[in-house]
Amino acid sequence: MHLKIRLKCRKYEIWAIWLFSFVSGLFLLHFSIALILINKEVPQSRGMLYPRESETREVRSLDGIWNFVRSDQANPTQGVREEWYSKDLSKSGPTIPMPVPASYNDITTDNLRDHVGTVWYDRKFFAPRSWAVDQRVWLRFGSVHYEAYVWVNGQKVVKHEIGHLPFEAEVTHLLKYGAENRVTVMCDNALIQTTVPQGRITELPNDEGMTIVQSYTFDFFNYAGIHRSVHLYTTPKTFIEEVVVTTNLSKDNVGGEVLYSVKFNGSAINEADNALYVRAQLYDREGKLVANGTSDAQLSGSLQVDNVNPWWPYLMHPEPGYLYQLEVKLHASNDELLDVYRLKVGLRTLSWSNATFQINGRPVYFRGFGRHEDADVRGKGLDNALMVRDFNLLKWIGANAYRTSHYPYSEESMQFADEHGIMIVDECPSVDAENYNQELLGKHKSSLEQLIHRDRNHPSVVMWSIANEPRTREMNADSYFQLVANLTRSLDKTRPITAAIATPWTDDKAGRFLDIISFNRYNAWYSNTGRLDMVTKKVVEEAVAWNKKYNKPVIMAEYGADTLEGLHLQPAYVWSEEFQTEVFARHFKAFDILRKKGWFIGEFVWNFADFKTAQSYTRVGGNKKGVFTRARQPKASAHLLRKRYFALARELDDSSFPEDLFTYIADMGKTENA
Ligand code: GCB
Repeated sequence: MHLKIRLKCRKYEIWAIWLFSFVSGLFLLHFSIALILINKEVPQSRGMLYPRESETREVRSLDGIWNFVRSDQANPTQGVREEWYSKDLSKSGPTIPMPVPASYNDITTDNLRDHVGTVWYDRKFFAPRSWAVDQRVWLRFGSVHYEAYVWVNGQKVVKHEIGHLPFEAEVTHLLKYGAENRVTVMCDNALIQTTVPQGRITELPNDEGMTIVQSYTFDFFNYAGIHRSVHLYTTPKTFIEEVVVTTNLSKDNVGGEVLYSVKFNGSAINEADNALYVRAQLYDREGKLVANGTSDAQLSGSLQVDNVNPWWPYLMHPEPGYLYQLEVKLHASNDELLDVYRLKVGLRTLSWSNATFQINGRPVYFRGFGRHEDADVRGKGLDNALMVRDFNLLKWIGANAYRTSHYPYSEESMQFADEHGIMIVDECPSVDAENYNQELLGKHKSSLEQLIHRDRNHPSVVMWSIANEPRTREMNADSYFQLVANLTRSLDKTRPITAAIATPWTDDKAGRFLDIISFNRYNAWYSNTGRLDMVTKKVVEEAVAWNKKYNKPVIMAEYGADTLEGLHLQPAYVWSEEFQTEVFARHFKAFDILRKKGWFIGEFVWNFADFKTAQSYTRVGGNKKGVFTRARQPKASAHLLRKRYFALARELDDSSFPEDLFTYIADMGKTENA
């Protein structure tokens, strides 16, 4: 089975590392240089509509407390060989309770945090008797990181690789209706040179003998487990499998158009006549029907909307995030209603040039953040309380965008961004890509295919980020990124492509395949540490150089400084709140110089909140570049950033200041008669 191959690869990798130390670094380098990358097709995702109830569908959550076993690190395939999935996990050994959704790493008090390799989950559930008739049943996982193998009642159902993305499989034929069933999941967190993201597994001597060690270059903790909700849902025998929506607006933004295209799954009711059709109805926020129509024979069609309420970003319009509801009804040729699916739709247009990015014909300036899905205890597990708090903070601070650094975020948060008018730069899970090889390319492309398949209908998604800090000076980086960008463009022509690049502009080979250049740089932190007088000019010079090299719009996608909340040092000194505030102010100055040039279109602070990383002597409990603490409370810099973001919104989008933006200090001779 595939797992064994992976483990062999891992062994091979370990062997290769040993060899590497005997021979020389150059040998392997030349070996990888010699590789020619071939453009192979990627597997096409199917289905995966977000599970929603309707008059034809039922949804059941399998979230809760599951049983959990960690494998012996030295024997990761034991459970597969001994077929632990064929009976309750508790019969194969002691289990512990494990919450789903959550990362498993920080739940216990022992060394589970640093476990490398496979872990097992199982739980029981009932399938109602009513589901046995004229239904199909699907088992869907929002995300299991990094690789998942799933069995139902001992039968293999689905395998999925690459975390942070959903997968599903039909289980109709495997369930016992009106009886108890068991779902078993094996999850493998190992990252190697051909996973996305990449990592290394090495065997190192410890006090007891040898142990397996996972390492990676990226700067966030490799949390693992069943990270997002698990659902069972039913569909009719013939059902709506996919809905793709694109929208247009007239030049004056008064007329709107919703183009939809539907795929069904299943045989038509009457085999002799399988001419199914779709009725599409569009409702506004108040539930009023504003457009309806019938599809063509290919199940595609368009709806015209008069006096449209376009989807606008937060603070660009008094009513941001306006969403309509699209109701899609699949009918048999005899008009019988087969299936109903509803989704939210925002009508907006995107356009971009070599200097601007526009939404609904108006130029956008991004005021945003790089973020992480990260929190105390639950790690990367979906947490609605945290998500709502984060959006409240984003709005409080006046941000209009964030990048899903460095992997796809939960579907629930994408829906929330739609509702609140927060623009998303949607990033795939490729971080620090290096040693470009054919297998990596295939998985990288697949991660983008899956991401676009999942997120293509979200109005909040305004850009695809195809990588974070890839090693773009390396040999093969140009052909690799050309292929990745080509695939992305072929899957979605309606959104521009970017990547967050840290390679110096002089050496970069990927920028020419992008529509928008994003660069990450830590002036006064990683370079010229502490030198606040070496920020503004350097930021301006670098942005100008990127623009000159590629003649494309430029965003600063990361800047910042680690800051320990409560540490105050005047004059500003690294790690203090004063220093972070001052670093920001020096960047703001640069951004204002750059904005005047006409092609600088956004600033993203690194990071929204403090987050956990692998253990390192440069990290005190994790990365502390947050404007908010990990508990989501503001540092001093948050108050400064808030003033800037609202000032930009007022200058550029004519929005007003919140009443509490400026604290009263003194009359200053202005307000006497106010
Ligand atoms: C970066 C990375 C980000 C890190 C950040 C840092 O360039 O993109 O993942 O967390 O720097 O703080 O070092």
